[in-house]
Order: sequence, then structure tokens, then C-alpha cells
Amino acid sequence: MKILVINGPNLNMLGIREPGIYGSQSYAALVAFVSDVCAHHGIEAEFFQSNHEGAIVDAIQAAYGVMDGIVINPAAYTHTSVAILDALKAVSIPAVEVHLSDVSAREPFRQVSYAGMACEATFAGHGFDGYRMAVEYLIEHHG
Ligand code: CA2
Repeated sequence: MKILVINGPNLNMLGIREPGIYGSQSYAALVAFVSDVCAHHGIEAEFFQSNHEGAIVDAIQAAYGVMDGIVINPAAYTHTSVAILDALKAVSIPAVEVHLSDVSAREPFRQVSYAGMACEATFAGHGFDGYRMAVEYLIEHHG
């Protein structure tokens, strides 16, 4: 099984600012954490991070026919991007949404998720562990 892990804008800045909301660990630490989870389960993982909406759409399209699952934290694009929603629907690869913070308890604009409309499950508010939950969801349902 091959999983693509997509992280959206500013998540490359993890650990640098706002540790109270997003934790104090870096993006490299997140990649290491998810890599370990995937290795533990004997599955392959690829990672993609971009600050650009179109680049994320391109990465989703490139996963078509190649990846068996997508774990996606679209970051701010969660709440705005119909293009990412449409790309997820177009490739029809099982996808799971992750948020480090509990978006349901934050500002009202963070409680709308376009990408989530194309995802089978959402894990929010669990920090890095939400990515483990998403990977294990995909293994359980599509492995
Ligand atoms: O909780 C999440 O994972 C979010 O997807 C993070 C996004 C936010 O726009 C979503 O509403 C919820 C923001 C990511 C910004 O990451 C930062 C990292 C370091 C310093 C500042 C921001």
C-alpha cells in the first residue's frame, strides 16, 4: 500500500511560531513521525508540502493510479479551496483529512471544510497523532 501525505501552506513553519496551537515540533519531525508509523505497518509513504493551491491540485492529480490513499492537511486551503475538493473527487482515491488543532473549537471560518467533503474521515485536535490515526484508518479500510 502506498500513501501520499499532503500538507498545505505554512505547515513547513511548524515549531517556529504558535507552539501553543500547533505544537513545538518541526515539519521534519512530522515527516519522521509519519514515516515511522508507515514503516511500522509495512506500507510506503510519500510526502508533499506546498504553500500553493495549484501545486497541491497537481500533486493530487499525479497520485491518480499511483497511490492507494491520501492523508491531507490542506491547512488554510481547507476552508477556501473548491479546487482541492474537486481534485480529490476527480482522482477518487480514499482520502482522510487531518488537522493538528481542534478546528471545531476555533473561529467559525475554520469550521467549514471543503476538502473534508471528499474525505472519508477527519481527525482534528490530536496533533501529530492525528496523522497516525489517518494512516491506520486507510490501512483498516483500504489496506
Ligand atoms: O490545525 C491544523 O492543522 C490547520 O490545518 C492548520 C492551518 C489552519 O489554517 C487550519 O485552520 C487548521 C494553519 C497552519 C499554519 O501553520 C503554522 C505553523 C507554524 C507557525 C504558524 C502557523
